[in-house]
Amino acid sequence: MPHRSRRVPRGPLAAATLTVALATLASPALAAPVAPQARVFMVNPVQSSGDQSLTDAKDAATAVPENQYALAALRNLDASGGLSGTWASVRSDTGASAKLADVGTYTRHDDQFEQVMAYFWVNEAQEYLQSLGFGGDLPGANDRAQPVRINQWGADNSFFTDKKAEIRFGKGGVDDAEDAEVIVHEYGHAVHNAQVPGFGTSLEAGSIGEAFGDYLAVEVGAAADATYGWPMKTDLACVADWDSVSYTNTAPHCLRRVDTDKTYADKVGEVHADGEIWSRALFDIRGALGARTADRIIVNAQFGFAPDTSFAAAATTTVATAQKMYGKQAAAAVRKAFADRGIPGV
Ligand SMILES: [Ca+2]
Ligand SMILES: [Ca+2]
Ligand SMILES: [Ca+2]
Ligand SMILES: [Zn+2]
Repeated sequence: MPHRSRRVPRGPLAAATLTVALATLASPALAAPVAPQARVFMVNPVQSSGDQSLTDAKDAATAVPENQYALAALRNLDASGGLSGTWASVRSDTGASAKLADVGTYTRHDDQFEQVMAYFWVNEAQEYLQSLGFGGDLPGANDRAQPVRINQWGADNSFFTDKKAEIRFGKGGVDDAEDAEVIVHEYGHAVHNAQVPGFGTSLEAGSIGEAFGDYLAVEVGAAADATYGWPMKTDLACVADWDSVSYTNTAPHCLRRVDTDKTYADKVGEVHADGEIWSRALFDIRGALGARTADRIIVNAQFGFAPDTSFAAAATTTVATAQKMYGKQAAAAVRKAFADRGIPGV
């Protein structure tokens, strides 16, 4: 009997000890850090408000109403304490570095706001590609920490530099990194370069690069709007509704569109202008097959593009990719989208 009486409390005691051990494991010091909630634009404030009369007003905080910011989690941060993580690493040459403790309070007037926007939207873009299967059942597409630098420039001048594989955002007019569609456009170049090193050495390849950046910007913004329940009050096809208020006089303000009627016959020999021929084809593939299927085909096909590809060769590769991944009907829809643009050889 003594043995038995000693054994009776053993079960609960052991359970209590286990509970303490689990509580220790779940303590804040050992658990994964909670992602900080940052203030960001819902793609951009013109898109989220529909207000085409918004202006930069020399970077004034008051130029954009409070209700055009949203709180969203900064995911995938590393332990550095800065805006650095699995898919993005942000450095700034203007102003002090953003503090994670303050990311919920910055306004567009703060230099740190653009740093936060750059981190959030580069991460968002790579998460979108991951959600399509790139880095899963399909090869990764720039699935690494993308270096991003914010510079002071007199003019609008964001670009991707393939020498350092770094994205740089300028501050001309509306600060470039205040518009998610500018951020993701540049990220599109980084994706292309990761898929095909040195991509874009011919005029038509360069145009495809600009087109994909615009198209990816629209796609990532639309996906984020759907995920977070953010309003989209401008045309889906309008790229950089906010950045472009500084250099377009008529509403709706768009840097470019992905739904123009341009065809191959409209080529003018400038990559951004000619990119609208290609981006319309991508937009039509999306219309025919839906965003997910279209984007899996479009991005997967890009692995097979030569650095100096032509519209004809890239279109042919994209049709073949659709055929391989989804069969005859998908291939026919892709072929039609390129044929409608008058692209030769399809
Ligand atoms: Ca700003
Ligand atoms: Ca700008
Ligand atoms: Ca837009
Ligand atoms: Zn570009």
